[in-house]
Amino acid sequence: MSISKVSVLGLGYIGLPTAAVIASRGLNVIGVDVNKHAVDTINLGLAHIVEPNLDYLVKNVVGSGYLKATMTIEPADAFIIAVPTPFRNEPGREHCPDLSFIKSACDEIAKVLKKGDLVILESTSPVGTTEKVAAWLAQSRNDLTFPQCSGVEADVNIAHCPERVIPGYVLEELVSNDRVIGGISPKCCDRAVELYKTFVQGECIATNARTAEMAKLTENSFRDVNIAFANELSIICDKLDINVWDLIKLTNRHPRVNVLQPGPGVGGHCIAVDPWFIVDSCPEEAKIIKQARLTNDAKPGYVIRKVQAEAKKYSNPTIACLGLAFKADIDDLRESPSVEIVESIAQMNIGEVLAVEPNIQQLPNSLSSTGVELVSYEQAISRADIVVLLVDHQQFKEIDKKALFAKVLIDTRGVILLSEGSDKELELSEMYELA
Ligand code: SAJ
Repeated sequence: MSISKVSVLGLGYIGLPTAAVIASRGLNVIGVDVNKHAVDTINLGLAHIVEPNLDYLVKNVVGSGYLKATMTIEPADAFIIAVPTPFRNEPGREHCPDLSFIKSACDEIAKVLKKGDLVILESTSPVGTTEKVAAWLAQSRNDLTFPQCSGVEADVNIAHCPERVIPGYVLEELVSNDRVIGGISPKCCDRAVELYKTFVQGECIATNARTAEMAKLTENSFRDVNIAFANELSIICDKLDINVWDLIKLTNRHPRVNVLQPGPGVGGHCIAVDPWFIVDSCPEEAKIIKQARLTNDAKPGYVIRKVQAEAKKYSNPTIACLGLAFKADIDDLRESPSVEIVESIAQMNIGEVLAVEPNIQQLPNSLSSTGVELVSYEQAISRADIVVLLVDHQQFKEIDKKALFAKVLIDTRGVILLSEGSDKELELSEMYELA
């Protein structure tokens, strides 16, 4: 194995777990990040992000000397770029991918790149980005040869290997998921497979860089389109007075139908972002993908209007909002539709707003500054006139539904209506006044 030292650029939700897992296989790993707090925390043997078992793994690999974090690039045999690729809005071009973090990572790598090195782009990227990485590196280092010109003879190999892990199960999925490996040349694929095989138990499947980039965007767009379908259905069902949760449960009994779950909108840093990369590169063609984004982005507004309509029936009602995270059983509030909804309700001054989020200790400023109070589930329910269920956390699935009797319930996740057997659900449908 020609790779014994790996440098991971970007120590966030993907980079840190990846660095730690590779280090746990006995390779020397240098993690590089511009965030001093992250670097210092990791070097103390701690994780600066919340992910099950990550703290334990980081403690071990830092303690044994296989993982070290730094703010300065060092020479290595392989470089993995795991920096963010957000979008920005430019005049006349909304949702335009921002590759500046990838470009900065390339500038750093170019300083120490040498013959025989492998560069992997893991960040989710628009089609053509790996080719850009190759061009940027070639521009900075004309003393080396690159695969876009020299093919399998190149001094440096470059590939795209998109991450596919789901928050909450990152350490398991890093090892068990299949990996798509898109090389600029077949040799790039071989070298990247060699590296990933040190820790991946799933299959490593070789393709070209453009297909690998599109594969990742397709996976997240597929999910977005299917969630948009479910969200649209939920609005149609409201209008037609049908319980959408019962409906989906019934339709999913068809052997070839699997409708996803409606919710208050799509959050997180991936599914709500990546489809725009396809739309940006093919705006005329990507019609369904774009509409799915718009449909999912419009869902928080629909929920807010529903709460507003219910609140009008009271004078200064207490509105309890259950859940702030962007999805179930995590503490991550970034890009969360639930936070967007609670913030708007609080700003409208239509009542007293309580928030319940069992996975956090403190409200973000955007909520505490608008007067939202973080309370326990029990307090919220005893004080509430209107209960808005926003996240399907396990804790909420276990609640005593009788405590909700006579409250107005807006259940955006189907937790109250669909957590037990169908008979029970029908009883509940009859028992509660559903908004
Ligand atoms: N959601 C629904 N209904 C559903 C499923 C999800 O409303 O039926 C919502 C969630 O509540 C959340 C959002 O969608 O707000 C996104 O959650 P998610 O669980 O679908 O996905 P992420 O963003 O946590 O992770 C996704 C994954 N992609 C796919 O499942 C295709 C993961 O495998 C990727 O690695 C990750 O994006 C990424 O980093 O790109």
